[in-house]
Amino acid sequence: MGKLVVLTVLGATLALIGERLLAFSGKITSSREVESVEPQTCHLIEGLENGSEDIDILPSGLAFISSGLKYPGMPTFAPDEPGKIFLMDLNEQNPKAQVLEISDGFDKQSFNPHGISTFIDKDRTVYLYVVNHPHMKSTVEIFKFEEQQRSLKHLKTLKHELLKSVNDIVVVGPEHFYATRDHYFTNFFLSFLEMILDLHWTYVLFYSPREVKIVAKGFSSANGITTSLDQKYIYVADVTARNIRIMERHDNWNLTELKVMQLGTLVDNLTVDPATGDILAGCHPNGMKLLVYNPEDPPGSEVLRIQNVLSDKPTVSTVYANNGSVLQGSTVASVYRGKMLIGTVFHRALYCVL
Ligand SMILES: [Ca+2]
Ligand SMILES: [Ca+2]
Repeated sequence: MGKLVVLTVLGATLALIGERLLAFSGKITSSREVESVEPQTCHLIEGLENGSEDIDILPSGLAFISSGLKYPGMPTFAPDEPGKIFLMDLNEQNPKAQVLEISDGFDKQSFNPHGISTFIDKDRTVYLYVVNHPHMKSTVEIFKFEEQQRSLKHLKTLKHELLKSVNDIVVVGPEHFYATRDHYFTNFFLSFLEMILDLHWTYVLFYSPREVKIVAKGFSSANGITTSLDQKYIYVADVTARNIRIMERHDNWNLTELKVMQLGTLVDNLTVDPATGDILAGCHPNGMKLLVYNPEDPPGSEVLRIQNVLSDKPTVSTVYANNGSVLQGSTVASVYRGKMLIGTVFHRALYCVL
């Protein structure tokens, strides 16, 4: 009898795990292929061989690019060297990526940059906020951009018990930002279980020197985050739920959900077109190929543009799509005056003239 019970429990557990794995692989769209959509003039950018995870472009056309991310569970082709921040001037005819020097007094050896966000103060000073994973922990680093010297002066490291497994941030004031947490568990095995069981325990938090609080919960895996041009709305990508949540921002910094846009693709980082307010989403059309990397059958890339997101009938169009022959694992797309940069998980970024 005892053996029968054990066998029954074991069988039921295996069936549950099998069912969950199947649901998980379906959820990360293991088999979806994309039709090519490629602007005429595109080329891969030299110097960004170790990845180009997140990109933020200033109103002046200077683009910041985070490179060299090492992230648990993701393949990495980067040599074991620290991450870097690159700069590109999109006003130039043939813009080149140039590494930004970082001031002394900051542990550059453990620099592992992830999501980034720029902030321009009232006195025109430019700050770059960077999600950092030194020794696989999560901090937010604040740098002052010194344009003349093409360097970053490290000002501050922010840590907090709620700042765990941080993916991306969007800065909304001096030391005021929203950040996404992409896993509840920081242990690799538990975070894998969390994905399989689809626990929806991740969140968006608000950080300020006075107050740190969770402002939106129930995400499967909250990932990219950005704000509308008027800063009244916050857009959050839930990568494994394959959607974007449109949230309204209140005076006390709390968020309420207005709507969810299902996109059927794994949505990573978000940016907003400064000319139109459209959302640009860097997406992974086939997540399984990203997790289990095979050079013979690499992961593809997909960039979506969402127009009139606050209206009753937003439209979604494909700006870029490729099956991996040109660009693998697109994470972000950012535009400036008819030019577009597309970043990727572990390879070079793509520069396109639209
Ligand atoms: Ca970002
Ligand atoms: Ca991301």
